[in-house]
Amino acid sequence: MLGRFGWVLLAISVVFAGCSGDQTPQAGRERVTEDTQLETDSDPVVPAALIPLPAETVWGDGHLLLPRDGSELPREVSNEPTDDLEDEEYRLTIDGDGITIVAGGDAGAFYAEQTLDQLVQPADADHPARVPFVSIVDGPRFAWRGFMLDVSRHFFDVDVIKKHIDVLSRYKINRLHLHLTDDQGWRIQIDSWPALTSVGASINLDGEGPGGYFTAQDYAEITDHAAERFITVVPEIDMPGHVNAALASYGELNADGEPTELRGVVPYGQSALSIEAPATSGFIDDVFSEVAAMTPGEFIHIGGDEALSLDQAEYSALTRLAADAVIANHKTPIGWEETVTAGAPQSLIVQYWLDPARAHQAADGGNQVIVSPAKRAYLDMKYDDTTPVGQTWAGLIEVETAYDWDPTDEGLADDQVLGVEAPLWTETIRSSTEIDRMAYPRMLGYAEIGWSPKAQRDFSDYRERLAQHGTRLTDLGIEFHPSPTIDWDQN
Ligand code: TNX
Repeated sequence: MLGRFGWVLLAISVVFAGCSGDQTPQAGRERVTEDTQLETDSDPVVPAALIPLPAETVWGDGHLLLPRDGSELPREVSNEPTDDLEDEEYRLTIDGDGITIVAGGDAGAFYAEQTLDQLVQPADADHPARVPFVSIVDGPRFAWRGFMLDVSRHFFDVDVIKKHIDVLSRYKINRLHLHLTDDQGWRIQIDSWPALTSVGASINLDGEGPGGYFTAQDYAEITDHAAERFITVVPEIDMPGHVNAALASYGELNADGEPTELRGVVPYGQSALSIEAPATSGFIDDVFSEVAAMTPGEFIHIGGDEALSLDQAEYSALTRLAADAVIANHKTPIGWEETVTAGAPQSLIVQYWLDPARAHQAADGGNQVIVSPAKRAYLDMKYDDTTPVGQTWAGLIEVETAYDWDPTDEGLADDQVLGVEAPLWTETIRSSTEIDRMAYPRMLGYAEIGWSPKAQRDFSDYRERLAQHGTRLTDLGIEFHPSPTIDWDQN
């Protein structure tokens, strides 16, 4: 067997990246030259089950064998800004000379490593651990590839969030939208309005404690962990509707000056901020200035959905106060599709979830659109009628339904779509295991919709690749839903 391996002796320069974001040539860079012996074979290559599919992949003939001493394969990495590669783009070449990565920036270099990780074939009875010869040129179709978790209806702690950051970043997801406030609970510490958490975070949807919230320190731990994996955290403070936790925490936010009752079950659309209450505009300014100060990312989500108890004038005025507060704090506001009716500024990013006409209204008005159609992308929908938790109002979403659609299906042009996001609402989700089962494997499909060229996506091909990600998800600590529609590979 050994005789079939070619031996290559070469000197490899490994160029390590300096501090992330540092674009000064030479600064913070270290050059290491080693003599390395690379072992190869010329076995035919079986295409690896990559998710998301790269933009261009050309398989070679043969493999590079992993060093038997367990050391890493040396690679030549360059992530200097280049003329032809954007920050998230990269080229990855594996051949008899070794591994070469050229990336437009640190994010691209990180994504190249994720692809490389999926290319590694573990040792089996027939061959040692190895990576196939391949040449990949890759970059995302859409800038926004997101996952949303509702931590208001049921609270989930920092460790749960970090686990999903770890897993999703491997699939090149780059946005984590946290739905931090809703009727049932206010889950982010605001120093100038402390009762929002001392009162407003004390229950979950079942109406009982302990509830929970993120301190400023917890939130920093999340944003740091995410940034190290090139994920931007997008905090959502939902208003003017979905605010009972705030109304229960402070009487002065109500027209009659009396706090509401903190309750787990609140009919949709019935709570709202009051334009008449004198405290309202100061509250909005204080909250967004604190959230902006805590948030390293560019975006703040202002909610704006289902404020059914307000008339249009009240809704528009309150929504504009929120959008303006975000802009005053040098962030970009995002709102659910209803905000398109508020006369909000052009810089507002609109998140489509229900009514395609609103997505068109936003795009026609020049607002960028994040596509999250409930009937395709709502992770709280059941897979089939045996799924123990979840809802059905937008339909059943099996793995195929989750995958086999496109953000342009409703007639938006590619350049009107900022990207795709899948929300996991947690009215019925109470445990970390339930998050795992609802989010995976469907999130892998959304990751591919957001990243891979439309022309290359095909469900029957995806289905076979996905089958090989079950053990990978298990190894990452994810209790995914083993959908019976996939022939899961048991290795
Ligand atoms: C609609 S989507 C909502 C949420 C619910 C979800 C349940 C949106 C902007 N509003 O408040 O949790 O449906 O599926």
